[in-house]
Amino acid sequence: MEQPRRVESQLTDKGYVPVYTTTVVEQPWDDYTEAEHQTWATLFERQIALLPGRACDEFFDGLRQLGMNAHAIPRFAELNPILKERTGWQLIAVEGLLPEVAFFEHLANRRFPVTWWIRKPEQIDYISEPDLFHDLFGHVPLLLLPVFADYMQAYGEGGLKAARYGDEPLTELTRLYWYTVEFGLINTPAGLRIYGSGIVSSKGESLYSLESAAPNRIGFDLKRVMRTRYRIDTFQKTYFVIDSFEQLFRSTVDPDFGPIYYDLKGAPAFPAGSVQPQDRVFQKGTGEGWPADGDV
Ligand code: HBI
Ligand code: FE
Repeated sequence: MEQPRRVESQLTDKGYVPVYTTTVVEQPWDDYTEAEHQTWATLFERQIALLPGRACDEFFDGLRQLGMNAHAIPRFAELNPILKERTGWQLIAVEGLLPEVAFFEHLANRRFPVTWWIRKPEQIDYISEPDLFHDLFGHVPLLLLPVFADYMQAYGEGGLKAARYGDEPLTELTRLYWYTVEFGLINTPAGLRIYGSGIVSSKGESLYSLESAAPNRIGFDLKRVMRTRYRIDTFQKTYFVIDSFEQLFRSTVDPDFGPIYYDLKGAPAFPAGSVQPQDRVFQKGTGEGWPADGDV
């Protein structure tokens, strides 16, 4: 393992682009400052106040089992035995975004990469790249749910396959991750609930994804999702709603991805905010407040 070093985003003609590195480090827990523990506390308390009645029960179950709290940034070394025992997952500390194949390789082996550094106080409300709060609070609680733990591993294995098939399959599989793991909603008897990590770790999107009239909310369908473009710089224009985590898991396992990529080959992608004739629509969004600079 190498010494951690904060890798800064680089300013290019495409804006700030994260530096991709595969380095695995030791979480430098003793080096976190009081201010950094405070940033964790602020974010944690804010989301805990907001998420009851909005996030799914399985998320809270995971959070409770892990014993995460506002008091201090959790130590990965204390979470790992709990994960190991329940679902066999392990956290590894990384510098930030990994190249896709390296990322898939970890997931396929039940290792979840967690960014070791936390955002700066001025980034409390928005940060464009994953930090410790997003990765740990957003992703890790559901890794204690066996069916979701299995889905994540299957996704990693699917990713390794997709990377061998080519760019189009890889793009399609990335959309699946985006619209489920990052920005998924689930239909429950009590109503729609959040399970996506990009939502649970964001105050603004926790409210927007469930309560705004602007976005579409559409029933999950694997091929539909794999054809849908997405935005990384605004709240989502469409959220896909699963009926159960079992449905999600079956989507990666029952139909092998090979035939799906074959079916999708050359099929035009759907714009992020479109509603298609075959969609099961929970809500057709008003589109209010969406950027006017065309769809993606
Ligand atoms: N790396 N650390 C990290 N975390 C991610 O969520 C991540 C990544 N690399 C690639 C990636 N996500 C996306 O390409 C996913 O669609 C797979
Ligand atoms: Fe994420």
